Amino acid sequence: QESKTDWYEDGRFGLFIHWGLYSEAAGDWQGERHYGITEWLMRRTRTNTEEYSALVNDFNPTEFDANEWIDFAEESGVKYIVITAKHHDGFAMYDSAVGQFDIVDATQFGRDPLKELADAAADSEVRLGFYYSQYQDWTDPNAGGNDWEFDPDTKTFSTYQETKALPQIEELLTGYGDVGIVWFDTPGDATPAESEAFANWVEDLQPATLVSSRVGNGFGDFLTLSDGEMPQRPITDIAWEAIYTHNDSWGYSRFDTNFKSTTDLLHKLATAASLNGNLMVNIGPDGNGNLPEGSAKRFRQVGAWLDKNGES
Ligand code: JFZ
Repeated sequence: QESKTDWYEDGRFGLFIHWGLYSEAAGDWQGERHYGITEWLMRRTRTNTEEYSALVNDFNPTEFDANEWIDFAEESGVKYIVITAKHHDGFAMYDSAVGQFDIVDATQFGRDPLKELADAAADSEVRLGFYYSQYQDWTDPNAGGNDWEFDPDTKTFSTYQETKALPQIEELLTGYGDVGIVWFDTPGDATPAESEAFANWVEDLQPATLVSSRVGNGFGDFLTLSDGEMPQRPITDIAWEAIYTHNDSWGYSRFDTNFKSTTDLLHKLATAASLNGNLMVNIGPDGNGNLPEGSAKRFRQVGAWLDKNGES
């Protein structure tokens, strides 16, 4: 029987990409090193919106090349990509009409990398999906996550959901061709009705698009395990994925080259597949738009092995 997760389950191997303003900071904040989850820099340092936003003055990833990234994905043997359209810091990596805090309106770069990727992916075998932080948005006074600048008692999540999150999801599902996945994350205190509203919104706009279980409250089309978790036995009742980042951070870190070996990645892929699931591994491009070589070369080695020994 056909189901909308068929392509996803057949694909087995995905590429996760965390790329945003935090990539420019690269784990470095005012001379202080922050190891691990560099995409959490704003929260870890309790920096306010105005100060954090100054990163837009430096973020100018002129070396970004969408065709190169899609070629890289194909060489690595992945069948889909999930890239951060908006992470918890609230910065949109595409041309959003909701406010000015996006890569086109706020940086000298002025290009829409997600549009360029969508166009390049459309000419390839790789499906494109978007990560969207639907609950945490540290720059929005009504969203979850930022309690150092915005008083939780005065927040109205529905305002954030209706005026920012849902409109931005609509932009992503109407301006970027076929979207394979909307990868929601960290549902926080979202109510079942709020989670359902996100899932329904995606379904209304693109019925074939898959929604990750991290939309919350039991909604979603496939199950994402905890970061770095591999199940002990097969899971056969639902499509699922194990997710790992390649080093110790999702966003780019200047200090972290602790990349999992090619063998380790292949082993994890084989293990996930043997348990009837997918593996998605993350790479963190830097603030100039380059893929860190120590990471990229191992992905390519995985692809070379699959090419030689795998069925694809
Ligand atoms: C979340 C994000 O906060 C993080 O920045 C990154 O994007 C990652 C992929 O997802 O972090 C999580 C979310 C869920 C778990 C762990 C980290 N979990 O369920 O164990």
